[in-house]
Amino acid sequence: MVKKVLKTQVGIIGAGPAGLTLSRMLSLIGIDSIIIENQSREYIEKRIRAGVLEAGTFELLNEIGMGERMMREGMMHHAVELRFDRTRHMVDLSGLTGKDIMVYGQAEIVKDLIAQHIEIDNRPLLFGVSDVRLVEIMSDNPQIEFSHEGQKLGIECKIIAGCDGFHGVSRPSIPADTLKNYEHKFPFAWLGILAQAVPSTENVIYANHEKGFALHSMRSPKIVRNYIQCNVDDDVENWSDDRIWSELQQRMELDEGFSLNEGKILEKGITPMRGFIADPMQYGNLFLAGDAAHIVPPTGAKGLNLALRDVKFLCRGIEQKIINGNGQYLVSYTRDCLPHVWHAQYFSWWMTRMLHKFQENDPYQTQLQLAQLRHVASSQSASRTLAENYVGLF
Ligand code: FAS
Ligand code: PHB
Repeated sequence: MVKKVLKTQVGIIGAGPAGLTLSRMLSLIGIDSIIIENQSREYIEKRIRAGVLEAGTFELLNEIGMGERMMREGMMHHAVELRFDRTRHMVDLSGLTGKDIMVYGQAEIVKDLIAQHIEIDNRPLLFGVSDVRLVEIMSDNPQIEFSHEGQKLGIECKIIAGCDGFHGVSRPSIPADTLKNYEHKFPFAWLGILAQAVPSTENVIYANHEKGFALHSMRSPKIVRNYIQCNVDDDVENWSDDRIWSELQQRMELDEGFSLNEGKILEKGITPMRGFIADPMQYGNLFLAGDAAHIVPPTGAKGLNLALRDVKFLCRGIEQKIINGNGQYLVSYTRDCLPHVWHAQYFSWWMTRMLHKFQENDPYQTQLQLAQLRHVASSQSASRTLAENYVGLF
């Protein structure tokens, strides 16, 4: 039995980048929302995830007044490095597209948005909720029921935004016979580390090596974020700090010589590699955004960027519906988002296929992979295709 009912225009489930950005955007056009989040503030502000922001993403964050610390502490990158055949190849993002990318950790974006939401705008965000249930999502007054600090609460709203990620409750609230789920699981995972070390290069490095894929990225001039392709069922306990650095040094090796800067590992974790898309991204007055609707393999650095693009379209639809009484943009929300989601899915799959070691690959396929890399590195049109997708077609 719900003891207390909160009323708002938009109920948002999840305080990740999608939910927080949507709430911020709605507040700027005078539309109220309440966010509920099942983790604590401390937990989600420490969660290490994405790092690369497309041009459209950092421009959007600037437009909604969330770019001040990002522009001060973020690192603008003009190129990415491909490494294969023990040689390095720069892809000149700026020269090929006229755009740059920003490296600024997702955790920092979340911190900035939460501080704005709570400390500056004094808007409602409930942490540590549980037993979240969506009720009457086909009606004009859908509700969200949940428990919070021992109380049974409800939110009465006009729209529910399911921004609760891949493991949330929103997508499963859509009847199974309505949803078409597309999924592809890759036969490997990524071991990611956060370490106290000066970045070894100015740019992100993607390395294809016979021992497997490796990636060198960063979070600040003193913090690096590196990844190693590992077995899909691998356990982080199998990876000592020494083994991690040794494997990274081997996979990043160059004929000209190269040594990756090492340092104290602050965090390590294993992320599965999958592609997933739910179609449709909506049901009645429930609209999914971000990982609640789709997952891309992180090789293309698209997950976070896709989430914010969804939110841009969802905010437009909600604004048209609530302020102008025009429901057409919400009706076409899935149609407006999915083509781009599939395009990002394709690019992320293409990058993953080109850069990783596939156990089932025979020597012929391995040579094809290297031939593809040499073509991308040497052909202006091929490298422009990579660059255009990497900086984003937002
Ligand atoms: P999120 O998952 O970030 O946020 C959903 C929120 O909803 C979470 O805070 C969750 O606690 C909350 N929630 C879940 N269930 C709930 C419930 N029942 N009630 C209330 N709240 C609930 N992308 C990249 O581009 N590059 C990367 O390197 C990269 N690395 C990643 C590593 C990991 C381990 C993971 C899981 C993802 C990674 N991603 C990466 C993708 C990631 O960045 C997502 O694209 C991004 O977090 C999407 O943001 P949201 O859609 O807001 O979902
Ligand atoms: C990161 O910095 O975390 C990162 C960079 C590029 C990727 C994935 C993750 O493709």
